[in-house]
Amino acid sequence: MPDSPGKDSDTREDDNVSHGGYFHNKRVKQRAQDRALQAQMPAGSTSRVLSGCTVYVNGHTDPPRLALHDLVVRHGGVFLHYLSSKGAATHIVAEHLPPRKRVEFRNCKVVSPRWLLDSVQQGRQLPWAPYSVLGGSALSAFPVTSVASAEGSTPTLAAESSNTPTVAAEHTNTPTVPSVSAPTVAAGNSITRTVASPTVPATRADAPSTRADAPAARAETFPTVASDPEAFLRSYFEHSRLHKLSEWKARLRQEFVRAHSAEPPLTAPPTRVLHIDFDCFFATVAFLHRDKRRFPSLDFARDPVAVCHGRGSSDVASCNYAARALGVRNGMWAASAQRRMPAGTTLTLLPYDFAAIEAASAAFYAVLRGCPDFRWVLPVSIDEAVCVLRGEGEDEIALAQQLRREIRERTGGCTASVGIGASLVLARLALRLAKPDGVYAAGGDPSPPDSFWEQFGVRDLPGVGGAAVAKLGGADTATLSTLRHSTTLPSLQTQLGNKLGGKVWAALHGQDDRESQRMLLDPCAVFDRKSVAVDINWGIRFATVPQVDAFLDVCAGYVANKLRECGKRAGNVTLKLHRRAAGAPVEPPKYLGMGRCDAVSQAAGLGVPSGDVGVLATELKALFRALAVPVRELRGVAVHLAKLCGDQEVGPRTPGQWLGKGRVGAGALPAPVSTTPKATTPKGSAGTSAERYRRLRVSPVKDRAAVPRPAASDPGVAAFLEALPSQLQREVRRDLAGAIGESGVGRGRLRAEMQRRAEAARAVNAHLTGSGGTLLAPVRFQGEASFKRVCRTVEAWVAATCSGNGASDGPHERDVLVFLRYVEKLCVGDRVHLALRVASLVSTALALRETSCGDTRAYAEWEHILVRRVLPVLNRNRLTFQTERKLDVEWEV
Ligand code: DCP
Ligand code: MG
Ligand code: MG
Repeated sequence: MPDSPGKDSDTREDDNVSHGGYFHNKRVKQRAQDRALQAQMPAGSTSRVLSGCTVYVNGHTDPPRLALHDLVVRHGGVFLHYLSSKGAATHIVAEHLPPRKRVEFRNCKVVSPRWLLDSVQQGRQLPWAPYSVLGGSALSAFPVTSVASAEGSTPTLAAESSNTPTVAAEHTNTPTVPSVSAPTVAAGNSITRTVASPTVPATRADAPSTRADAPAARAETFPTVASDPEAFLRSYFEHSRLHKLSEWKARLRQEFVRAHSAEPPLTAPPTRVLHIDFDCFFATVAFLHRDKRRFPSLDFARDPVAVCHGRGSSDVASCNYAARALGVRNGMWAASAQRRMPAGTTLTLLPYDFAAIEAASAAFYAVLRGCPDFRWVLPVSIDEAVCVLRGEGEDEIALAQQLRREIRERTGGCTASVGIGASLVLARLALRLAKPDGVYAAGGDPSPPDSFWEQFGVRDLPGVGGAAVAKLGGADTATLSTLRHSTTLPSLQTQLGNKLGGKVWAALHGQDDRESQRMLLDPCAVFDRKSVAVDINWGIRFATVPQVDAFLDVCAGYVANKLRECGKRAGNVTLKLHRRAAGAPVEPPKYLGMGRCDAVSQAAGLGVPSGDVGVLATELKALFRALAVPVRELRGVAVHLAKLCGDQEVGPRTPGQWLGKGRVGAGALPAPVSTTPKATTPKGSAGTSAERYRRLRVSPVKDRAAVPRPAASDPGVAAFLEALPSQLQREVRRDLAGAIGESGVGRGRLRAEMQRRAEAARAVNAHLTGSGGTLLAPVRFQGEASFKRVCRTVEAWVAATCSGNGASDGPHERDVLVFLRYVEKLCVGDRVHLALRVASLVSTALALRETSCGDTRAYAEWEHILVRRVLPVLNRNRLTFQTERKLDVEWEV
């Protein structure tokens, strides 16, 4: 039978033209190169440990593919550069596999790179099953390295794999990172992920001496959202640091309100405030509570340390200042952080220690609350507070130093910095100068001198991000001193809008905006809970509508419970759904993450404020139907309750139930939860979901003038108003006063709002029905309108500028400008998804070339273009809310 093209066949040796022949020749050539490479290696550094193994590396690994290639060849194995058929490799090496590949490789030996490292270290081929990546035996994925037997056969990867932490053979006493293997979906009902303790360092002195001492892997099983929504949510909250941060913040503010609700607000703003914040809080706590056996020689001032859940696609929650000096930032992906390490430096990744964090925060607040000089200690977050001095005249700097000393003692070594200023914004800017571990007082009357402002960029101002910088005409490099002299209030308001323009102008003159001033004058009013929310952005995968309904029941139970805890009821409920964006991969790089999404939301007023779980659940289900997002496309669910009013202001409440207090099911709910759309949705509607959606949004025009309106001063009306909750009172009074009515005041605004809504409904309609896309004018690249052909041109361009012979300097500046203009036009022309695709295409092409490309200069140039020039264009546009780190994971530059 003749071979089909591409099939692995020796008979194709001379067939240079066909696809199969080309690859056959390539393979023969690569093997010859590998044999030559092995022959050149010093005799002591090679072995036959991996003989008989044919290894293929799938995806990004740690150590990287290049290092594994070297290792396999060095120790007698065969390295496959591409996989012609599944049988061609004896072992597939991967960190983790996406679901599709899990199915494809289900009968293969898919092992973690650790299998190779440990086999080489122990001088024999270890059984592969404990290192399997395909679940089942994931529990054993933890490296059970016997350090005693590792002696003498230490692999020497570190020299090649320059900036990725690997087997720390040379820099022996630097501990390597803790690892978290990729989670695997087990039996469809739970997600298992093995959280391994930190990797055993390669020296005897630092490492446990026996195998029995090796830390045991901790297997965590996460229930899936579809199989057990209640357990899923509980487990999600246990692991979500963002959830914990918001819970802590809410609790601190609630405590503040409880303690100070009887005090009157200030009549004049305070003259000096202190802003106190822990330095690299999570990282410091994690370091202080680290397992000292495993990290005995870690020096926090010198060695880079970061806190995150695992490697790769987990966020760096906090990193120390040694890591920041190397370019690591809070919020970055762990993999990106590791790539920033120079050769010979290892980034130590430590796990979260939530209990220790809470304890340190409690000590911090105890010190501040115990200080008699403070009128108020306003909680900003778990690690940060604004302290309002009682009067003037205290030696602020001495006080700050004293507080810092006490905090350090009471927390066992956590350092905090203090910024002092005449307003919140000045104290906050001063804090940036004080960090790390210092105090800075912003002086000057009425505002600090130019030398102070020169030290900041526009991004240091509160509320200013990428979008605002873009609106300011890319004032990224301007200092605040320049901006103070070159802008006026009207010019800022024209560029940034009234609110943000006003805020920035005030900040540039050392003053707080209205919101911050209110916080200083009447903190209880600001801290009183205004909303309750739950936001789940990981693990959301549904197959059926009843599964979603069950999950919404649980969410309703959760928020109802929160309402009860703070003694409130909600007047408004919003459901926000994240739907997989068109063109985004079904499974994003982050396992069960959201990936690229479009957000849609819909709010509903409850009529009578309620905290009833049944009412909330019914409303959420109705909103879910109104939003008409296909269940399989759902990637994130958020519920937001607003217009809160006191529990006593409306009738008796019905206790809701929540997690741990019995599952919210039909029996547990006060009223049966209907799964049909709510009454506002036309019943038995024959129209499409998009039509139903449109009908929901555009309400009929009311003839307000025709309704006789009583006067608010009528005794009966006054008594009626008195009985209403304060928020409703305001609304009714406004309505009675005709704020929106025949007087015409506010009519224009109302009409504009209705137009905006109709516009939004049309846009969503077009989105749902897929119509309207063809109305977009084509965006051309070098005269070419077909996106497919543009992609081919771009690929060819990347290939031509990284030719592999080391002679190229990367792309020509003129071509880069043309490309940037094209990306910009796509963004402006509502085709951000195409912009992302073409940018990611470049990144992928580079990643593929990374291993073989000798043009390091060209590669570096390309990396610079992608990160410094293309990414800002993508982040600047108004339609995506992508951050550098979100894109980074898909780019893999
Ligand atoms: N945090 C987080 N994720 C965020 C923001 C914060 O996990 N998006 C956590 C980790 C931080 C802690 O909150 O350690 C405090 O946040 P800070 O912004 O104060 O950051 P650090 O304390 O880490 O650093 P700095 O020294 O800049 O204050
Ligand atoms: Mg901090
Ligand atoms: Mg902070």
